[in-house]
Amino acid sequence: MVNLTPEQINDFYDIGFLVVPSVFGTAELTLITDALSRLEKEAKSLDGMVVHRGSQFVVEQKVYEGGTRAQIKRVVWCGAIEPGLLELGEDARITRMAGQIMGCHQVNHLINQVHFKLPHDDVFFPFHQDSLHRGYGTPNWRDVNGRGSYVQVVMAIDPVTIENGPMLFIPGSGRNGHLSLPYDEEVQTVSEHFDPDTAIAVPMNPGDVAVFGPYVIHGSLPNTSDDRRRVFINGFAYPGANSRKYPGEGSGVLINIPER
Ligand SMILES: O=C(O)CCC(=O)C(=O)O
Repeated sequence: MVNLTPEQINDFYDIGFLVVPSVFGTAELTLITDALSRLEKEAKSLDGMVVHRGSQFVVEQKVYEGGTRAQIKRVVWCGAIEPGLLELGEDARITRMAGQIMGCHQVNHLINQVHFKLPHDDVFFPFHQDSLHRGYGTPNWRDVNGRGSYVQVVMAIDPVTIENGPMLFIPGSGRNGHLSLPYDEEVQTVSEHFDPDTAIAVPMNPGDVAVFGPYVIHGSLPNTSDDRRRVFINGFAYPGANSRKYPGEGSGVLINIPER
């Protein structure tokens, strides 16, 4: 069971992220990979932003020379359709890290999501702060613990390499709080607040997680390899921070973090 060290928690708040190896092993990865294969098949038959069997699919049927191909951007609250993913997203190996970092014994589970990044599908995530998506500065969000009140945990399901669109973090950028960066999911973000050339790419092995807070600037580039780069994402809020209902059946549930 992961017990973060004070140094790791310091990295989270100072550099903005930390990578924890081998949080899940072969048994869990097999379960997740099987679920993702089913979700990929399901997603390919959909188009647009659609709620389907309790999860929200964001898919674009792109017209290429020679036909149409589904670009799967994300499946939001994937555990509604695949309960095994909800169970693993609420596993103590993940929630304990969030609780340790935020200093709480309960968390609201806001995000249970998958990104597929299939080979050459051109999906990318422009540089952003998750504080924007949480609704910082609106009545939807209150920084209850005064340190961001949010932890995102991104787990590699496939090997994440430099070629297949690893996550990129701007080190130290989280220290500056919410920056109201411009955001358009189709366009790379340009801002005087950061230099993309300083980004650190984070290769990972299956089962490793990247853990980060709401203020660190991050994103990822398209997958130019011939291999999938799937990640399983779970996000947790300090109780009382969030007042918004997230898409997906059952989202936002309050989880008790079990004692050791
Ligand atoms: O899947 C990715 O590369 C991006 C993930 C991301 O931006 C996030 O989890 O906030």
